[in-house]
Amino acid sequence: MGIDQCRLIDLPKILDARGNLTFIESGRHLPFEIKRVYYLYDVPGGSERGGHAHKSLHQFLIAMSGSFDVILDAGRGRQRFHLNRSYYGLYIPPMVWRELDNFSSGSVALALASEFYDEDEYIRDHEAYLEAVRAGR
Ligand code: T46
Repeated sequence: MGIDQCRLIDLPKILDARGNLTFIESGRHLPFEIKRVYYLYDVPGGSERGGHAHKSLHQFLIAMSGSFDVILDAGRGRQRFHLNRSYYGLYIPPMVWRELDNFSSGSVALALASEFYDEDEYIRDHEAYLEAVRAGR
């Protein structure tokens, strides 16, 4: 698993004069089963979130409102994604370092995750992360 598996995924979009509708079915539209949903909101301008990798967690990030950037780093260079629509998102497999910044005013970042919250599953130290990547863990 690594940055090569990271990708933008388009979600189904039902266009309707009453307003559009998008849906996500666990294990069908995403390459994992969804166990947890969380979201970032009321993010002050200039904030940075993330700054960690997950050992085993698969994740999908969507800009439900407004926009933000996700910077991915798997130890071989960084890649920046700008998320600004609610009908697509960014899939991030395990062992990819992520940072989030450039939040627009009123933005809401939705995260769908493959596991329940477990702090032991995070790598929050960048040097430790690079060491784990080098060791092929
Ligand atoms: C990620 C980015 C996009 C919980 O108690 N339960 C949860 O499900 C989550 C996600 C967090 N927390 C606690 C742990 C910390 O005490 O909430 C606090 C803030 O979490 P953190 O500093 O990890 O927040 P972010 O925005 O830096 O990272 C979060 C997710 O943790 C992470 O999986 O990829 O959003």
